[in-house]
Amino acid sequence: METIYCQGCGAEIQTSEPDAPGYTPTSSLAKEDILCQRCFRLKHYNEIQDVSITDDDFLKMVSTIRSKKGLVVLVIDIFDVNGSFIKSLPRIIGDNPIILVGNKVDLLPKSTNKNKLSQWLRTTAKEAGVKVKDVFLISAARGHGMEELTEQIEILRDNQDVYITGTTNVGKSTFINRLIKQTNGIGDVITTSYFPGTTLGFIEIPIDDHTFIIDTPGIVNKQQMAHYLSEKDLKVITPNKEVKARTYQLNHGQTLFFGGLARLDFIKGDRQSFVCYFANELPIHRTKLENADALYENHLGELLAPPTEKTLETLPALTEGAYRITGEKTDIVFPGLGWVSLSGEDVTVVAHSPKGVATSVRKSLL
Ligand SMILES: Nc1nc2c(ncn2[C@@H]2O[C@H](COP(=O)(O)OP(=O)(O)OP(=O)(O)O)[C@@H](O)[C@H]2O)c(=O)[nH]1
Ligand SMILES: [Mg+2]
Repeated sequence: METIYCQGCGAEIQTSEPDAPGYTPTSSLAKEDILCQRCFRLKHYNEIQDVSITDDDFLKMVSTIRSKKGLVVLVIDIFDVNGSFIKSLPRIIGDNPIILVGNKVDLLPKSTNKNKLSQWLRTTAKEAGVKVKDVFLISAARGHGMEELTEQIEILRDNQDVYITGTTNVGKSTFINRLIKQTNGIGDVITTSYFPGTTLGFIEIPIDDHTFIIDTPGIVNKQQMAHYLSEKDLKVITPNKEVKARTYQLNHGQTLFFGGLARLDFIKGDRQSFVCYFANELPIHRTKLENADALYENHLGELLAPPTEKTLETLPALTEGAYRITGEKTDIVFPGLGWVSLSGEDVTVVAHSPKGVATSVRKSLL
């Protein structure tokens, strides 16, 4: 007897519990490629069915890599580096070699300096104490940068398995689908979606007779904005094409709202431009600082949306972080949403974000 796994998400197929992972009606078992009901619905109706697998279960699953030998590819979302970089990776995967892949570069403005970005990723990894063999920038969705990466994987894997790891939603499954497509022309084999937590188990795709490239479930980082939002909100905040910079000339005493999910107050400094990089569909609202609290209180979920009504119940209250900028061009980063780039001699801003999704600053990327 052999256990059957869902080809789309890696869950063990079962026919008795419709609400549990891997459920498939008995009538579908005769099909050649078996897809569980959840994957079927995701694929055809873009509908997500919640499953009873905890964050801890996922972590335990991925931690089994520690006792195996292979190359580990850590995929991060270049639009949410803070939210998607797993600092504890070495503890999770043991002594296995790591390469770092920044995915979704298609979202960055064309003017982005890729060398500078790679260099910054190297530094970020180093500072986090994660030793990486190499760094790559790709777009799994569009196929950019794939050739160089696959060549390097082939060299570094040293005839062993390759584990594709990362937090939820960074594009691990999209990446493997792209590889499968390049090899045999078949597209969308593994289920992907803009909901976090799509892949539920290891999915082994053979490289040759004795080694595999393995898709793994995303590690949950509760600091990711996505965990607090509804499906509808997620659609608005997730960029799906090149992000257009939106520039605001502000005087101190002015505030920008990013939907109702984040806010940036210009406290002190000369008039200057605030260059905003967010999903093009996310509304940015400018107001006077003195009116900002009242606006938020009275218009959250309406003028200031997302969040929409449904999300209001789950969204943590906004908390603040103050930053002082002295000359160097700086990005104020709102994890999972985007960032605002500013420069200026002596500038003070206050950034507001939902509690638990802390803002940060970095040397400007662009
Ligand atoms: N713009 C853009 N979107 C991407 C890219 N790669 C993946 N995505 C999108 O990111 C979302 C998540 O992709 P998945 O491949 O399901 O991510 P995952 O890492 O497998 O996620 P889990 O299985 O939940 O851990 C989907 O909406 C993809 O279409 C990319 O290169 N560019
Ligand atoms: Mg996946």
